[in-house]
Amino acid sequence: LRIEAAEIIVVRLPLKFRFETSFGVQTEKVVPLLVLHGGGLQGFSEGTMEFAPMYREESIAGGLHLVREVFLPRILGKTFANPEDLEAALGGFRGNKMARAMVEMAAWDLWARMLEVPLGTLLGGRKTEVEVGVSLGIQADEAATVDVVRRHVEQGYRRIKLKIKPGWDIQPVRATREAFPDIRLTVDANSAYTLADTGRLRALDEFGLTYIEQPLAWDDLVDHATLQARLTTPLCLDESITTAQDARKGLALGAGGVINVKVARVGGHAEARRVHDISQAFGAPVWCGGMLESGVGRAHNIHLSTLPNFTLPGDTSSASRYWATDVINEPLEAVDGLMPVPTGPGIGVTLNREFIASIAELHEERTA
Ligand code: OSB
Ligand code: MG
Repeated sequence: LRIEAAEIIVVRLPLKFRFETSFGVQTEKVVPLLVLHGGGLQGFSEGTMEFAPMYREESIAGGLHLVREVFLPRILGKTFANPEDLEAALGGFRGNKMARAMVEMAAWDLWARMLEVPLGTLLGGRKTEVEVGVSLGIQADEAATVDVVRRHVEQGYRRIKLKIKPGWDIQPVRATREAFPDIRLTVDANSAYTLADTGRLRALDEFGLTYIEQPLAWDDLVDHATLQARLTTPLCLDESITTAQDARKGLALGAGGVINVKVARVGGHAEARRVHDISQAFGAPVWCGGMLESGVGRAHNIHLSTLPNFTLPGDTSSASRYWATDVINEPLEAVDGLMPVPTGPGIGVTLNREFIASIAELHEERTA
């Protein structure tokens, strides 16, 4: 696995829907892409940090600084035995998992293309399609919520996740549950509550939710354990988990019963697989979360989801929901809630270079 050169590309894509969560409203996505070159092949990745550190502490500007000035100089012109060997070369740094994941994930894609196998196969996954749901932003009122849920239920999505915040939680859940008594339904609070809201969160127990995602602080496990003991609905940890050790501690504490695995949030595929494995050992199901990725990150998510303990539907819905034009050439479309796993080598998709060149806000090349 020789890394000969790298490209950093930044594009801005308008979102087809307004995405409101407890931390704000999003109408476009700034997508940082990394291409690693080696042996005449290219490996692709996407950074999932955001413009401002709203979800976790990482930002696009901070992440790209680290990729450029700290990580790439340590891998360009060097040869690694495999992607885990490369991950170890970045192992001396603290935090900044999404920035590290940009490099690690592109290396996995490049390595899988060198070996001429799909990335999912290389990670140990066996599925040829993966079950997916949708994450729906906060809507104007109950009627709009039921409407958007209906459209996605009709498309066959296997789970509906509603974003909630204090003051907009029981209302959308009750309206959705009354209209659809049997769907698999979940909520995601993105850390908007505290233990003082226990009563409000306990009121959600009667709606048969599969889980409540990250109700409490982004860096907390202890209060989640206290809350979990007061609820019957399982908690699902998202923001709080950035390592397999976090997952072990959270599950050991009883801070939740389900883990949302986002590859980049935990530093890449190797650590995502460790989170998957330790959760399986605890008997906790996992599912693959999303960060409104372009086709590059989306393809990575699909491949990770082929591992066996991804037993709950993920957030990797059809790319056409998000973008009028994607940065990749291939469609990534779910049919009846099943997303086909791309079959080519690596992540199995190719960059739409012409489209990218027409919109790129930044495009730079680095060599050793
Ligand atoms: O908490 O899962 C989350 C998007 C951005 C930041 C955080 C989250 C999300 C989503 C969207 O829920 C999932 C997707 O459609 O990619
Ligand atoms: Mg979440």
